[in-house]
Amino acid sequence: MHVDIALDATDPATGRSFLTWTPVKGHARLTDNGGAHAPVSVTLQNGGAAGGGQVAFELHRTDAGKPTLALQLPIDGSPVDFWVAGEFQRPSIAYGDAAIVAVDGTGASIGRRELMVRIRKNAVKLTDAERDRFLTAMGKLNAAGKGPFQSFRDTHVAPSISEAHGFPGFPPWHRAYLLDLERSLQSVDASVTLPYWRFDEPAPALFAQAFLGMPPANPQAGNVIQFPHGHALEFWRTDGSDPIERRPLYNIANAPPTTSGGRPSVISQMATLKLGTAFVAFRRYEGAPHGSAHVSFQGPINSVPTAAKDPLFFLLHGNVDRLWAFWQWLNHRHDVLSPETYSTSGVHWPPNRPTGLGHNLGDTVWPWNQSRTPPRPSFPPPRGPMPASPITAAPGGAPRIQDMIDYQGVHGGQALGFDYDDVPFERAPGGPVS
Ligand SMILES: [Cu+2]
Repeated sequence: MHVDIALDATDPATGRSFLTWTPVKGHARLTDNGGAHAPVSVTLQNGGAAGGGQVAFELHRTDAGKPTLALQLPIDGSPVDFWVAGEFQRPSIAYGDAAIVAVDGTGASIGRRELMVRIRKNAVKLTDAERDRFLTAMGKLNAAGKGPFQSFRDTHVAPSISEAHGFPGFPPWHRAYLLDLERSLQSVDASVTLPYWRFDEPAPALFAQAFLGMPPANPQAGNVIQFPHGHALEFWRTDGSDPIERRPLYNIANAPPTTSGGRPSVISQMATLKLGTAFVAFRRYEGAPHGSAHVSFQGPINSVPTAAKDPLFFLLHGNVDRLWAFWQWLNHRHDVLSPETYSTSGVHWPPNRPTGLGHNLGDTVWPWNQSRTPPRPSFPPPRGPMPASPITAAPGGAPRIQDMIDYQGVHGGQALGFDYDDVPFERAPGGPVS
């Protein structure tokens, strides 16, 4: 007797499956009924490695999956559908450390599917192997300045500032930007996710030599990061020849200060979440903690047109996006049609952008929309369409602002394919269950 277990979140090219906290559909069917004359009872359960990823099942789409699920499989081999998600706070650390097994009435395994519960994590909590896979993929994307990373750097430049900053599109624009980078990293190594720098907590491990490094102790020697020989970012270059330059303006044994000159600076996660329950209040987080985190350093990262030269940018913004996601979960802000979730009201647009193009819910997001029509930058879009994901059809090649908001499909539709280690999936009351 044999059961085939298929999951919708499977890369057809490699046969590998990737789950997040957000449920996806699975399909179990008998491929060998062993001569049975009546439907066969099987139980789906976790079969991964100790300490690896765990999954939870249910017959409908839910945030309350269980560790096992009993199914009756027809002997004609027709499939029975179920839903499965990563069990919250039980992510994988490597591909295949999570698995679904089907067992028969005697407890014998009659089917198995390996997978990964692939989740964005706090950078300081990565295993050495997870850290090194991320760095290796970043290094390959950069390819000593000759790789596609330069196109990411060219996306976050002076002519695109008003598309991405200062207005309501700041959170969704950067969510798209990070998704493009993460999918590009995953095309190098599918087991990689974008880690985040939780800037309101000490993160000495992130600034260790083995991770994002530090400049020479003596400031007279400059701010170029000194990577040990063999480090994946040893030959990192942008704009032709620039290595990574950065010097923290605070003691990295601590988090950056929460106030600076008497003004709020890198405020805590709690303070950020308390900025307000409506989007118009919450989006002030672009100033503090986001902007304050950028200016906690000397170097390109402290200025918008150059910040994306530094790989730390993407971990800083990983946390900015996580804070938005956390706030969305806390306040149930996934319904794109609610002005509490997203609103441009009360915004005074700059004169070159009287309609706020790029910030309205239905606007497509530059550069993935490939637009060169003013007020979009006149140069060729540095990035192509949003890369397709092998595990989800969302958000399509030319995503709109509204496609970036309900990233888990809380209100239905497909998820964007990422989740954060401390932000669960929670189905909206009345949201779809199938
Ligand atoms: Cu930023």
